[in-house]
Amino acid sequence: MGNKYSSLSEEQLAWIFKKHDIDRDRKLTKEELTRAFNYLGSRWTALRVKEAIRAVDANHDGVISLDEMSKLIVYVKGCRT
Ligand SMILES: [Ca+2]
Ligand SMILES: [Ca+2]
Repeated sequence: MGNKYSSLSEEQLAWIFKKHDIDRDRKLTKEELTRAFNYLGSRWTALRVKEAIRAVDANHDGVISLDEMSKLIVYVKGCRT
C-alpha cells in the first residue's frame, strides 16, 4: 500500500488544507478536515480525522488552527494510508 501523502510537498498539503477552510476563519473544523482528507483520497476518513485532531489539537478546542496546521502537515506526511 502506497503512501499518497508523502508524494505531496508540505506546501501542497498546506495549500490543500487552507483550500478546505470553507468559511475562511483560519481554522479547520472536523467537517472541513473530512473534506480535505476525502480530497486526498484517504480511506477510513472519519477515523483518520478523529485521530488527526487528537494528535495535533494542542489546545483541545476541537478545531485545527493555523499554527496547529503545521503539525497536521507533519502528521499527515507520516501517515501510511
Ligand atoms: Ca474553517
Ligand atoms: Ca485547536
